[in-house]
Formats: sequence, structure tokens, C-alpha cells
Amino acid sequence: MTLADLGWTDALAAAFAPHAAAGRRPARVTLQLKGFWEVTTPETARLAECTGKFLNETTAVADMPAVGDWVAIEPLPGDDLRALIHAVLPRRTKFSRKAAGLQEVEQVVAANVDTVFLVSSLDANFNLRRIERYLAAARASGAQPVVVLNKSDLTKQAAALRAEVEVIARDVPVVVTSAVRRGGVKALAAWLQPHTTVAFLGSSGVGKSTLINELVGEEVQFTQEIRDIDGKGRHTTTQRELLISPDGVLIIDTPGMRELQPWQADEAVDDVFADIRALTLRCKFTDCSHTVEPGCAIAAALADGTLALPRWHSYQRLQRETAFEVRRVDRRASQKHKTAWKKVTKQLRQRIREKSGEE
Ligand SMILES: Nc1nc2c(ncn2[C@@H]2O[C@H](COP(=O)(O)OP(=O)(O)OP(=O)(O)O)[C@@H](O)[C@H]2O)c(=O)[nH]1
Ligand SMILES: [Mg+2]
Ligand SMILES: [Zn+2]
Repeated sequence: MTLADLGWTDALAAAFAPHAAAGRRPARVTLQLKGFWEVTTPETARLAECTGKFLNETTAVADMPAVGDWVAIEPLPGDDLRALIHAVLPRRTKFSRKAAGLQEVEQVVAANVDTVFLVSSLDANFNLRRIERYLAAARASGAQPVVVLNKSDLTKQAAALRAEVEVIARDVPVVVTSAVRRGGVKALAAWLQPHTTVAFLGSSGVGKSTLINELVGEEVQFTQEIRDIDGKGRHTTTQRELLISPDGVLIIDTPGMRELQPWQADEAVDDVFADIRALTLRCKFTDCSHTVEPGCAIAAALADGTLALPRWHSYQRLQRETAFEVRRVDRRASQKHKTAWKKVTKQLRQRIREKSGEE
């Protein structure tokens, strides 16, 4: 294996020059653990920790090593399995999420990714709102997004749903797959070039690991049957991990992200559907439900073909999902705050009790 096989580029070589002068070696982060990282060099994989200096100088969570990152390492002398991470090289692209907490912090889910496959399933979990949110995060990542609608074997509506997604995806390609059907992943072939890095993102249970197994041609990632009826299943993939396919594609698998935060949600809807919003303002009644009312501009536009039906359906679906999302987030946020507050109060009480006990 060479550095190029791991995705090394001339730009990285240039950025690495000062670290090379300091005797460091380049390695790619292939697995993220809590406080540890697996880093891979052309020779071997090692378990690495960050140096104290690096940790002292790093204040933002987003600047910590993430899967896909290139790092400058120092192999530990006399230990061929361990290493120290001295620095993270500048990222070409990064896919971030807002990790939820009392404060919102940026957390990098995957770095230096060429293509992000935003995977959804064409079953009861299909949710345009969520796809829109993933698209927004992917557009900000710098990587090329591709929307993957998986489990096409479970629906007869694949074509219609795809048309709805294409409306919000605009210039982003939308492909339909079935990971459990032979040849069902051929649609992704164009983006699977050797030495390029692709990442699979999407909710738990949509079939990311199954797609990867299918692409790699063997069971490299564990998958799990979904048991419960609402299809939420269990998180089977628990770590962000980078693997190399036999064809030399660098593939990042991620656990389903339940917490991808819907920031800028409303703006995103308005942006794509500005024309429809303008139309609704022309309805005769301001509270027009666009169903049976006389003088409805939407009904007129649908009738004369200036507004396509799938676009209208996408808009309606997004409106519904946004309203639902906003309610849910409000509730969750206040719940979280309460829980955190309780915890802090409890800790305080505990400390006071301990102190008074000591005296
Ligand atoms: N019918 C059908 N089932 C699929 C398809 N792809 C995956 N599945 C099933 O969906 C379940 C979940 O698949 P996984 O690949 O584990 O899902 P995942 O996205 O990796 O989930 P997490 O690792 O939890 O994020 C498994 O039982 C798969 O067999 C498909 O195209 N059609
Ligand atoms: Mg998985
Ligand atoms: Zn109307």
C-alpha cells in the first residue's frame, strides 16, 4: 500500500512539509474511539492518542481528529502498535453536525470526503424534511452530495418519491437502490473511483452498512435486522470507520445520526419554493387551504400546468414535516435543559453534603 492508496494528494504533501521536517509521519484516521484514534500508514495501523500540547492548544471540538483526517504522527519508540498525534492537517472537505447539548457545538463526522451518499429508505421512514436537512449539511461540507433512496424493493412508489426528492435536491443526483437485490448498487458505480473517499450518511437502519457490504462484495460491516414495527431498529454501526474496498475506494461508514440538528430549517424550505409561496399570496382567501376554495391560485396553476404536481406535493410534505419538527425540537430542547439542570443541581447538593460532612 502507498500513501496515494490512502487518498494522499500533492496539496497534503505541501501542507505536511513542516511536520516532515520535525520527523513526523503522515497517517489517516480510520477509526474514531473515545479519546483514541486508529491511524493508518501504508505499513500498518496503530492506536493513537493526541499529545498533551495538541490537546492544550485545541479548544474547539471540531478541531479534534475525525475519521478521514490526515494527521502528523510520531510512532512510539519500542511499541509498533501505538502512536502520538501531533497535528491535524487542513481539511479539504468536512461534513459536520451540531452536537446537541446546552450549547451547540460543531462536530466533524467525516473529513476529506469526495462524495457523501445521503441515504434514506423508501419505507415508512421516508422523510423529505430530513433529506432537506442532510442536503443542507452536505452542501456546506464541500463534498459532492448524492441522494440515495434505498430499499426500493419495499415500495411501488419509488418513481413518484424520487420525483419529489429531485425537487428539493435540485442539481444533486438522486439514485434509487436496493441493497438486498443483486446488482442493486450499480447506480453508485460512477462515484466509486479508486483513491477517492466516499462517506455514507443517514438515519439508523436505512441500509448504509448493507450497501457497503454489497459494494465491497463481502460482509465487512455488521448489519442488524430491524425488529420493531416502526423500523427504527437498533444502532448497529456504533463507530465512524474508514475501510478500503478491494477496488481501492476509501469508504466511510457512520452510525445513523438521530441528532442531525435542523438548523436553518425554515429558510431552506422558503428558498426552494419561493415561487409557490408567491402563488399562495395570490389566493382569494388568505387562509386558503388550496383544496376547494374559489379563486385559489395554486389550483389554477396546477390546472394550467405552470405548477407541477410533484413539486406541489413536495412543498406540502415539507410544510407538514417542518411544523412537526419545530414542535418536536422545542419539546426536546426544554426536556434536555431540564435534565441537565437537574443533574447540575444534584451534583451541587452532593458536593455541599460532602463538604459539610468533612467539617
Ligand atoms: N428490504 C430491504 N432491506 C434492506 C435494504 N438495505 C438494507 N436492508 C435491511 O435494513 C436493515 C438495516 O440495514 P443496515 O445496513 O444495518 O442499516 P444502517 O444504515 O447501516 O444502520 P446503522 O448502522 O444503525 O446506522 C437490515 O436488516 C438490512 O438487511 C434494502 O435495499 N431492502
Ligand atoms: Mg450501519
Ligand atoms: Zn389557494
